[in-house]
Amino acid sequence: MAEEIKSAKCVYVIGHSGAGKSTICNAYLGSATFPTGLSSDGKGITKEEQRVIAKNGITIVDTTGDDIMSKDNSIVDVTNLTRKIRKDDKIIIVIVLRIGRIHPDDNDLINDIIKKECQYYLILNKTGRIASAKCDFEKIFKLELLQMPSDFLIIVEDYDMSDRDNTMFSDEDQLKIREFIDKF
Ligand SMILES: Nc1nc2c(ncn2[C@@H]2O[C@H](COP(=O)(O)OP(=O)(O)OP(=O)(O)O)[C@@H](O)[C@H]2O)c(=O)[nH]1
Ligand SMILES: [Mg+2]
Repeated sequence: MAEEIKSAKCVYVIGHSGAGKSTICNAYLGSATFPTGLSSDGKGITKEEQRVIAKNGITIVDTTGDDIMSKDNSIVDVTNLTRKIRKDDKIIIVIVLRIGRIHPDDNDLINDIIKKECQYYLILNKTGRIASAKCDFEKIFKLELLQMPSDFLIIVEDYDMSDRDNTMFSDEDQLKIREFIDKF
């Protein structure tokens, strides 16, 4: 595995447990570097933050669901996370829409990040095929979010990956994720 020091550009991948953060990091890195999968004990798969420097020098930081919650896990609280993040670091928030709606927990997360005056990018993972074709995402964001994301990426749900461990996105989706992040 790669070195664990900070490089110039640092991308934090954040979101609730199971959203697909580690899978997205692996897609960017092009290999199943971080464990991913089904939680059989109700707890997150990624137990603590893990960072890797990709070949191009970008540090990818895979976070845990706990990083965005209060100490007792009762409310979304991004204070601990934003304390670590430097001005030039980038934040990707990974969310999963439910029937075209942003889940209230994701709504709280995004709006808390915005309140900390952080710019953010959004990945809508596991988006249903019909929703990806029908939803007006810009309209949904404008309605729900205090500030639009700098950019967003829709990934259509790949049913073969559901509930499986250490799966990788298709080559096409991996490429999309790489191009999305490399534009930051
Ligand atoms: N169907 C489908 N499953 C996905 C997709 N992306 C990720 N998954 C699955 O979702 C599960 C959770 O993915 P992870 O990447 O481990 O999620 P995480 O956000 O890192 O979760 P924690 O480490 O617990 O915080 C795994 O079984 C993945 O295979 C997707 O686009 N479609
Ligand atoms: Mg994870």
